[in-house]
Amino acid sequence: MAVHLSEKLEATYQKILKRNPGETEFHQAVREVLESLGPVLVKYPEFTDRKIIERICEPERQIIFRVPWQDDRGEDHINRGFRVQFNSALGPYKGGLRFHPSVYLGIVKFLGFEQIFKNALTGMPIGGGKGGSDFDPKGKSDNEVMRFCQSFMTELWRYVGEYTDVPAGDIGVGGREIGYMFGQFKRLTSKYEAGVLTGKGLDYGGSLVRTEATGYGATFFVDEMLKVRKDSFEGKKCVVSGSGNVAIYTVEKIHQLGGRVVAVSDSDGYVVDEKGIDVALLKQLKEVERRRIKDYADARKHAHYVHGGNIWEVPCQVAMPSATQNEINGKDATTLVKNGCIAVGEGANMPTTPEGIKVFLDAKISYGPGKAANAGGVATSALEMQQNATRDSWTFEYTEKRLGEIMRNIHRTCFEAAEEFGAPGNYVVGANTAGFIKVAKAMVAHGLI
Ligand code: NDP
Ligand code: 2IT
Repeated sequence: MAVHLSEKLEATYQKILKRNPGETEFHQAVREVLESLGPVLVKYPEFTDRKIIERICEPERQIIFRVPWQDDRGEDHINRGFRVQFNSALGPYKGGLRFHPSVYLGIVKFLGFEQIFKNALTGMPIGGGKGGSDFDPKGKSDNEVMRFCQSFMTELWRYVGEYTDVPAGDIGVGGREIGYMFGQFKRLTSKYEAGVLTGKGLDYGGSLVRTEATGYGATFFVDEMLKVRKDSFEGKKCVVSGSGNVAIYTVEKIHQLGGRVVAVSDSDGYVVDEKGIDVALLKQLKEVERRRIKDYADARKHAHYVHGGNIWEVPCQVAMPSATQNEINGKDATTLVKNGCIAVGEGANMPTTPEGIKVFLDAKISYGPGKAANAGGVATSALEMQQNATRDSWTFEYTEKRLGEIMRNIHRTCFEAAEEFGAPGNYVVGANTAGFIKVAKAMVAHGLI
């Protein structure tokens, strides 16, 4: 099933498997990048000479720590915290924190690895990193979340900073959690260092558009892919998985561009609303009340809820997976294509399995991989850092315009790189080659470090 690697790349990959046992998501992310790199190594022999692949697959630093905290009943709990500082060739480590019970080193490393290339594609001066914990915020009180975040930062503060490593949100980490972590960082360091975290509240150094950025950016990216096909979102039936930060603002922007999102989900099931998902209701349920997607169908009688089930069976022309890794397998991809899907834009990180990707590429539909399509979130984080560094704050309109320009640039960069490396229309090859070359050139320039 997998694409053939050259003998040398296959040997490198085998070494990586052996050195990182059991980290299946990390293996998957590395394999996908290596499969794109054959022609790059022919054009740039210095990358092989300087062992760039071996070096780029080994994080610069990995921090694993204990996070003790107490629940509202006075019971003690111990979680595990992670920060993987993967690559700083282009700037301080940058990438989100994920709080979800499934988090372990293999997930943090796959996310950190992809972040290196994503961040390179944004054109902003940011390296790649990722972190998180196996803490499950679901069903926890505000005070429990606060105590956990304070304990997490009580270890993490030593390793982060405006010029070293700048975390942000990801699954399970939004404005509330960033606020508690920022407060604890400030308390521990006695410094008001706004640039240490992004995704901050607007009252204390956050940027307008950061909340919307990943969903808006992914939709802009798909809009660009549709333009290449001389098409647009106008009148398109769309499905967006998830109902968190990325999903909500993907739905909002698709509607602004004339499309209609008919289904969203959470880990329990999905809801279908043929009239188009009501974004105001979605925000109220998920952002304000922190309820489940089932409650959407209770509030909108014409909508229906499917418990369990598979959201990819809902027919659509555009699919935007925005929940989690490996949520579209080969069978799901085949169903989507059969039902007339012409474009897939990944708001989530690595939501499609290698088998699924092959189905999309073989069918020649427009497929925008996460490291390109969802880069608008981290790009706007970099705009937040820029505003913090100059103690400035920009308008919504200006910031969204910058985001739009960045997404169009990323699309063009990927499109052109795919042509250059002999795979026209293949955004996987485009994103992997363009992102890799930028980081690799900087690593060569910095010498053997
Ligand atoms: P949120 O925590 O706000 O929302 C996550 C959504 O995905 C929820 O609806 C959640 O459902 C669902 N979900 C999470 N884990 C699973 C799972 N294992 N199985 C099924 N459903 C799941 O996170 P975000 O919206 O921020 O993140 C979504 C995706 O986008 C992730 O892949 C993230 O890495 C990626 N991303 C996020 C960026 C950001 O700026 N936030 C930037 C770029 C990418 P439930 O409530 O039931 O758990
Ligand atoms: O996957 C991602 O790009 C994010 N979770 C956002 C990272 C960031 O630093 O804004």
